[in-house]
Amino acid sequence: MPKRISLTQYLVEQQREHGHIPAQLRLLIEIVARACKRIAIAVNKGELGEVLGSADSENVQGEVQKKLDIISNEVLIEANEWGGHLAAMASEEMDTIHVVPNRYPQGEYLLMFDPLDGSSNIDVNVSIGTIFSVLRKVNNTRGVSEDDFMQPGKQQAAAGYCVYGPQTTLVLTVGQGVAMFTLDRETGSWVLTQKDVSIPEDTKEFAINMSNMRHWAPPVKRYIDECLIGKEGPRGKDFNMRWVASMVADVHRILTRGGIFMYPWDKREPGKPGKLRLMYEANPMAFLIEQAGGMATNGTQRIMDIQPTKLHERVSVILGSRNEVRRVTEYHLDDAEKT
Ligand code: P6P
Repeated sequence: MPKRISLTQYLVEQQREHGHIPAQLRLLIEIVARACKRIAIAVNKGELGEVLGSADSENVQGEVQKKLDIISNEVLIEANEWGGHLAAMASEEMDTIHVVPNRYPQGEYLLMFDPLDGSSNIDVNVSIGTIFSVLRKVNNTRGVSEDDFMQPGKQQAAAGYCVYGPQTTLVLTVGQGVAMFTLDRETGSWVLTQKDVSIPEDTKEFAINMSNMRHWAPPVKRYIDECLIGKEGPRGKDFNMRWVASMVADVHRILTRGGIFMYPWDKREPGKPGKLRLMYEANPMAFLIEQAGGMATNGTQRIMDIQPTKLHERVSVILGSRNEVRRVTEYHLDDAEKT
């Protein structure tokens, strides 16, 4: 058995080799990783922990909150208040930002998270996860506000997720590739199990919620129709389909074996660009996908180039194997030329 490397050792070695992980960022990552362990324990208890079911409240998105949504949010807030590494936090579960109370040292980073993504799967024991994104607080001449968070995804200092599935796995990038750490429950350690993650440029597997087909824009319909026709059609190969309805689980599969994930704009809510949230779902996942050699667009634009204007703004998401995402993007651009 090769000597296993811990998360701490990996971060220290990355810092020594590349010098690109400042001490405060390393601390932030370790604290978030420890919080994910606590969330994993709560998730794994299920009925035994009386954590399942609805909390009988709604979040800023107008979604009914599950008890575990609130528990996970509180774990992340509490874990990050004391470290002295953060100026503020933002969460899918909170209307506005949470400024680190001035009784604690205020740090230079901003942390955003979806504390428990895939909530509809909690009560049916299907993989769910925590997604997080880290920005630097650029303007240090004044106190922190939502404006500090209005940075495009390409400004992220780090991003990652923890998937609570058959294994509990932390997936992380600080801009030098993607690494995966599996939780060793016997020791409580995050153990490096994959580094330099690389997504195949081609795939035969697409992930989309097919029940929305009648609502899609023509370029998405064209792409999926071609996948369904298979090798008799213009693609010359048959496709398989997966849809977990937990973005973390679908993205983890794509980072592990390739594929394309799509949650495109649809005409049910024409005024909204998409269902998924830019700041704490699309941006962190786009950072990971690009760092693994994949591509992530909103159909026409690189997701990490989008300049946000609101904390909870939504976006259309097409990400994964480069050649497939490029094809869907080309179909969108062809369609735009016709209109
Ligand atoms: P639908 C989970 O609620 C989520 O935000 C993503 O994790 C997931 O990909 C998507 O929504 C699932 O949406 O409409 O298929 O239930």
